[in-house]
This record gives sequence, structure tokens and C-alpha cells, in this order.
Amino acid sequence: MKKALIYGVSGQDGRYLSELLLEQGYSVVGVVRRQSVAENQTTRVEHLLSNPNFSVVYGDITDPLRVYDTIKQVKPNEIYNLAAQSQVQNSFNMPRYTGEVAGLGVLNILNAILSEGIDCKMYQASTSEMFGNSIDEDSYQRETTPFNPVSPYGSAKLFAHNLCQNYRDSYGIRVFCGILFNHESPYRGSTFVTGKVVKDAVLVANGKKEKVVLGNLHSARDFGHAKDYVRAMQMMLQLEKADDFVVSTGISHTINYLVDYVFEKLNLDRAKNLEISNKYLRPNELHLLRGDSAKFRRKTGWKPEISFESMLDEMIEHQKNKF
Ligand code: NAP
Ligand code: G4F
Repeated sequence: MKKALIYGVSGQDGRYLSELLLEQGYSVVGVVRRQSVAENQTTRVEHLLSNPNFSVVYGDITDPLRVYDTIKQVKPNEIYNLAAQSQVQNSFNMPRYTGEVAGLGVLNILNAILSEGIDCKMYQASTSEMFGNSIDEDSYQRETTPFNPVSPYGSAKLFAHNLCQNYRDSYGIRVFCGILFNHESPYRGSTFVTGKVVKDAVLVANGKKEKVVLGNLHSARDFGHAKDYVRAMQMMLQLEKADDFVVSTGISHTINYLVDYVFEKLNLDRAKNLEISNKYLRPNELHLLRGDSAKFRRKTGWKPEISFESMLDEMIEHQKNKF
């Protein structure tokens, strides 16, 4: 039985990845942070807690001793590092904290693998945010597109990405970096744009809120479904040679399109139910993401199965069922 250790198990991807690995016969240990409301620690993985092959331990990626100890005790075959302060706008308000978790935290995992001599593969959650506004002439981003991050979050993730490449090349650590483009689901946090639009639009449709208040509607993202993307993470770690891979759908939609789609489904009126506020504008914006994942698709046969529209339908249904 393969053993996986997941940092960031309580997040959106942590939930889907745990489900996938358990289905595939892995035993899974997830690291959660202590919170004063204990139930909040495991909300997204509550349904897995009774599975004998699933367990959680306390930890924090910024605490080197705890990271070393956990990795030494668990002796995983695969480590998935999904832990981060992952909200881009927040990273402008908390640049140092974001850097400590998303950047330096990764060093603790790499050093633990190295110094304990653990024979394992590692997945690092790199991101399309590292590209910033760099884009190839054909309007796609791919592994060879120069990185030029436009946020503290993107900068921290690029530092971690470079460290992983360093430890791979210098010490032979088998660390795979997945440069994943935006991926969403009914379990997406409600401060990210898809989660927010769906949640607030359903509240408006139910008469519990007057408006959906947003920032920049003109940026465009290559949105996939988290379920498809955690499948990519696991497939990546089955490859022989550690490398970096873009994971994306290749299709880009503006936030305007997202709003139109959700509002139409819920019979909302943009003029009446939508407000634009400077509060949600960022000091710097990444305008367009569209990923070319040909390298990864060629190596593994992976392709996304869930369209943006059917994902939004699923998110809307999930949100409606909360009432
Ligand atoms: P998420 O829902 O925000 O989850 C982040 C996870 O990291 C949570 O479990 C969180 O725990 C944990 N965490 C935060 N700080 C930590 C610390 N100091 N020590 C240990 N754990 C910590 O993010 P996601 O959407 O699942 O994304 C997973 C990873 O992929 C993240 O690294 C993100 O940056 C990256 N990524 C995401 C996307 C995307 O579109 N979703 C795209 C590319 C890359 P708490 O629950 O305690 O806060
Ligand atoms: O949903 P978002 O906050 O996602 P963003 O900034 O693209 O970051 C996400 O994807 C990255 C991969 O590219 C991940 F690495 C990262 O962890 C995260 O998961 O914002 C998307 C777009 C932005 O252009 C933003 O300006 O939506 C725009 N937007 C407009 N109004 C808004 C809002 N974003 C948020 N969060 N809230 C708004 O009210």
C-alpha cells in the first residue's frame, strides 16, 4: 500500500486529492493546522475521517522541526505540498506571511527529505500566477514562457519553484512542480472569484442579499475543475523523471463571462444586482491566463473532463442545496 502525506489537506485540492488517493488504495496522512474551533480544521475532509486509511496530524509547514519529525515518522512514498496562503489579493496585505508559508515553507519539506534520506517523490503546487503578464506570441503560457510574477503570492511561489528545481538538480530530490492554472469546484473558498460569484448570486436569488460586489471583470483565466487537476497531480508523480509541467484546459474566460453565465442561470439582472467596487481591485493585475499543457498531455494522456460551464452548474446546485 502506497503512503501519501498531504500538506494542505484541509483545502479545496486537499479534499479532492485525498478522495482520489483513497479510491486508488493509498493510505493518506494529512497535515492540519490547529484552530480554536476544532471542527473547522477538518470541515472539507469530515467525510473521510472514519476511513481507516485516512488520518490527520497537526503541523505547520513553517515549523521545520515539526516538518522533519512528521516526514521521518510517516515515511511517505509521495508527499503532496498544497499548503499556502493561496489568495492573491490577500498576499498584497500579507506579503511577508505569504512568503513564509508559500515560499520558505517548501524549504522545510525539501530539507527534511534530504537530511532524513527519505525515498519519496514530492509534488509542489506551483502556479500560473508565476507567469504574471508574460505570454508567448501565440497567446498561451507554457513551461518555457518567462516567469514575471505581479503579486507577492506569485513571487513566493516562484521562489519555491526555483528551490524545487535547485534541490532536484543539486541533490537528486524527485520533486515534480505542477504549474497549475486556476481550478475551482463547489469546495472553492468563497473569497475566490468563482466561489464568491456563485455564493453571492444564489444569496441574491434567494432574497438574502441585494448585490454581488466585484472588482475587475475584464481579466481572463483558464479555469478547470479541481477534480481533474488532482488527477493530474497523482499522474505526474507516477512519471519516472521529475520535471515541471503545465496543467491547464487551454480555454480562457473573462470574469464578465462568468458573471453573465451565473446571472443568467439564476435570472439575475446585471443592472440591478451587480456592483463594481474599488475594494476588490488589486495593486497590480494579471490580465490573461491561457495554458498550453501539451507537454503533460503527451507524457501522461491526461486531459480535463469537466467543462467550465458544467462546473459552474455543479457549483450553483451545490450552493442552492445549502438553503
Ligand atoms: P486552499 O483551498 O487555499 O488550501 C490551502 C491549504 O494550505 C489549506 O489546507 C490551508 O490550511 C493550508 N495551509 C495554509 N498555511 C499553512 C501552513 N502554514 N502550514 C500548513 N498548511 C497550511 O488552496 P487550493 O485551491 O486547495 O490550492 C492548493 C495549492 O495549489 C495551494 O498551494 C495553491 O497556492 C496552489 N494552486 C492553486 C490553484 C487554484 O486555482 N486552486 C492554482 C495553482 C496553484 P487551513 O485550512 O488551516 O488554512
Ligand atoms: O479567483 P481569483 O482570486 O484567482 P487568482 O487571483 O487568479 O488566483 C487563483 O489562481 C491562481 C492560479 O492562476 C492560484 F495560484 C491562486 O492560488 C488562486 O487560486 O481572481 C481571479 C480574477 C482576478 O483577475 C481578480 O482581479 O478575478 C478578479 N476578480 C474580480 N472581482 C476578483 C473579484 N477576484 C476575487 N477574489 N474577488 C473579487 O471580488
